[in-house]
Amino acid sequence: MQSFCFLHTSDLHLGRKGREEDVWKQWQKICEIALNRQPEVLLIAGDVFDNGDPSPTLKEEFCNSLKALIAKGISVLIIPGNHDVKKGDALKGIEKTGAKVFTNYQVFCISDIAFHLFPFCSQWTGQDLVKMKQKVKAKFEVGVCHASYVALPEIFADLGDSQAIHIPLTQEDIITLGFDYFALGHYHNAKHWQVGNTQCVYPGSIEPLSFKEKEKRYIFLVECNEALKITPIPIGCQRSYEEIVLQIDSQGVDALWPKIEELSLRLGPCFLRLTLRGIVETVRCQNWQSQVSAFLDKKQIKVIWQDETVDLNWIERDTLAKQFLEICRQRARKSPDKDYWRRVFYRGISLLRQCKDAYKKR
Ligand SMILES: [Mn+2]
Repeated sequence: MQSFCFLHTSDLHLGRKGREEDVWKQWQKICEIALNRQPEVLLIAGDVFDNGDPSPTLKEEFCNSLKALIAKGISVLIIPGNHDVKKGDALKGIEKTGAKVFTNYQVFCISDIAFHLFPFCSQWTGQDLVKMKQKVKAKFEVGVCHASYVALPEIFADLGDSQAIHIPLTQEDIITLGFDYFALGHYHNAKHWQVGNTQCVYPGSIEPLSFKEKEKRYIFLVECNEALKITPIPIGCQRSYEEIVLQIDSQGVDALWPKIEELSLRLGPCFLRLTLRGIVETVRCQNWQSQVSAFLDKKQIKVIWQDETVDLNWIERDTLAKQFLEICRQRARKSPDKDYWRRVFYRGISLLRQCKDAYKKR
């Protein structure tokens, strides 16, 4: 058998509101990599569009990019994901480009490699895939599915949080299916692991789309010789998601400016969640926050504030809070670990504040 190779990507989310250009630029990178590497097959494991009802212009541009790949002899195999079928059928009409879109289970064989393509159905579980799978003779068998591997805690927790556990797959399902490579889509961070003899891969979304997607972005190259050789190719990103905690000390918020300036130089275009902790005079702090937002916005850094500060005036007015502050101060004075007592104070005072607020609401 001659050497055969394919590229595996998923979760393009083209047309994502507010991120249209970013995801499109990432898709352009994918196309460039495909044109340079000339794989036999490009696999897209679901969520091509963010919305089941993409604009006709976007769809046409996507079709044009597919035609360019197909013209170079690359077979493009696409399965729908949950986002493609959210509002109608986003992938309708894509086939006219020559790309293959699988809305029914099908085995696609090309030079001794069998691709088992499963469409998306929110009612299915891994057991349905097991029942559906046809026996074929091939050197390598590749499964393609937009599914949720539930045996890795981080994947289970992430998809569970978003109430997006579709087509749950267990270790046992994967062993029974017995693929050599399982090309998955749906989970948005890149992941490569092995179950039995199956190499399982989530390539992740092509562009970070939330604070849960802080890891690096890749497309996976799979070379099929005597064994499978799997290489993640980094694709960078347009905008990352960053999180930083800012601690206000006795000098107040203005003392944090050097830190803000350092961030503006170090970070590229990104979404930045700034968690603010410490004791402040709220009104003064809000002014400062809007100044920081405006300053960083000029550097294409979009700030999302997470305000965990405690208002100084409140502590002064609240007997219990004031006593707690005094106790922490005394202990800190005697302790070699001042930072420990600072943390105890902030944690305690925030809890106290939350309790009071909850009590007021009743
Ligand atoms: Mn997705």
